Amino acid sequence: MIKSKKLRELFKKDGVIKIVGAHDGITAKLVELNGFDGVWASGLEVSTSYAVPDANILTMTQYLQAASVMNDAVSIPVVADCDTGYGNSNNVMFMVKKYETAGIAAVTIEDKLFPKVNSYIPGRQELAPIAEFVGKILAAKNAQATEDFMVIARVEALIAGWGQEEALKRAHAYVQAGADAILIHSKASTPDEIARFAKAWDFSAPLVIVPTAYPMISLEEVEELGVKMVIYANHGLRAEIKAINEVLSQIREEGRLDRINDKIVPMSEVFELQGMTQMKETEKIFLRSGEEEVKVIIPAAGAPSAHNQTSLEPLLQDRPLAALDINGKSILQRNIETLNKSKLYDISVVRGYKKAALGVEGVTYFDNPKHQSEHILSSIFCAEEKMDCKTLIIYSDILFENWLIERLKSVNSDFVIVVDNSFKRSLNRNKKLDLVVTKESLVLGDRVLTYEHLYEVEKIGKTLPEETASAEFIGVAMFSKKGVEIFKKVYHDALREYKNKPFHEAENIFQASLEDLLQHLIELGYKVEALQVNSGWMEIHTFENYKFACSIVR
Ligand code: SPV
Ligand code: MG
Repeated sequence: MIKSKKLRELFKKDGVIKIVGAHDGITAKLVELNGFDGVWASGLEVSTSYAVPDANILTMTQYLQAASVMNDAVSIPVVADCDTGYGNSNNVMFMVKKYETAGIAAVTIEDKLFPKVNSYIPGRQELAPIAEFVGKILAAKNAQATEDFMVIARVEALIAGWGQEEALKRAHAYVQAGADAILIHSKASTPDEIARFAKAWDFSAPLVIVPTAYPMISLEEVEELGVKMVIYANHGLRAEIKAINEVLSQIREEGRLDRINDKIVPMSEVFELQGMTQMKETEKIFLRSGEEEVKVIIPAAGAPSAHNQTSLEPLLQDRPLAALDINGKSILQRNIETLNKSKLYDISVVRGYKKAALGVEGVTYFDNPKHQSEHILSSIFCAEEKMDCKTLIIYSDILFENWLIERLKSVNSDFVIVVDNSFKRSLNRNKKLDLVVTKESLVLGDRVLTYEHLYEVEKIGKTLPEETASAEFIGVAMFSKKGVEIFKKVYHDALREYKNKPFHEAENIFQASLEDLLQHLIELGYKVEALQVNSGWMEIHTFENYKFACSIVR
């Protein structure tokens, strides 16, 4: 519904319309989020936002620009304070055209002389002759293009000290000229003056008030007086000034930022208010790179494993391995940054053990409630809803370089796993490797050139005899869009069949690892291929690994 119509509807409904002053997009949005009916694009606030007096120092264009920004930020109507109309009737006509086109629901013009001065400033509060102001209202009503747009006439007779009679005379004249409502302004420190006016008013048009000077008036009293709209004109701005001063003076005094946290909102709230969440949602649909979409799943739900990671156990009392800090950044954080370098941004992390310690932002978290009783395949499938395109699965206990991911992204295969055959030379392994037997043997040696050559995998598992194995699976696999569909189907079939019986090396499907499913795919006749790398990654399984990683990673 267009906003002028919304405002008209509010005027037709029972109850007092409550609008609040603002000066930019965010202050307007806060008005809306706090449940008010509309935004008052306040001349005082906009002037203050430029740090200039509220005395027509700014031009109409600047006020209009500010009102438009507010209007764009909200879905509630904006009532724009247009001072005296920025000139004579000619200016008023131009102004109405511009404000109405910008989607502003209503304008108020006041019967003072241009340039005006804010109503609370003592001294010069010069009223325009009634005839001149009537001319402006006629001009405004004549200039509007749509029926619902409202022109509110603001009577400043009480402000100028001309008394009730003058105020009533003016209000009647303005209604006769076509004003849609009367803003009766008062700077008395009690509501009495306004009450007197309201009691004498014939309600030929609805009344609007600005109770800044008489803040004790309650909404019930406003309603009893028959007032239709109340403007809380500048309270957001004044709160803002006070809050900013408090925080800045504390920072200046203390020379640090960590003691003001309870006085400021977190960055996440700032992003939310900007509309970042929504932008991220829509860009999923509209932001296209021409590259095939790839999603990443990192299963990180497991507790430190008793046989593999004993030497790291003391470090993993309160966090999963992926949260282990390597020179100021967790393994997970480092891996996400590496993936981002390869333009992979849709990353899902499956949490379980000590999940609160995985505080990395910019990923989607899934929880595996059964992480204690089930194994990694079950964790991977917690993120099943993400498996709708080319999918990379990366174990959370390795660190890798981004060229490895780049190479992997460039290969075309439905099921490809990354393998390394340097294990034959590495010492002190106290872990069972995920071994791989390939049809064709891998290139051996320190200096190998493998390009994108893929090797067909015959077998994969922990229990294969080491002498028959050609390489070790490093915990990185990629499935094409077609591959991932097969992967899901095969898993769901296996879920039905292997509930209570061994699934390859696992006791049952719930205890299965990714390798068990890969072996299953091979046995079902699917071609699983291996990409050979001989560097560019390391696993963190022992305290030695950890120390080494800390020594080489910046
Ligand atoms: C404004 O907010 O700019 C107003 C209301 O016009 S008052 O400051 O009360 O004049
Ligand atoms: Mg004003």
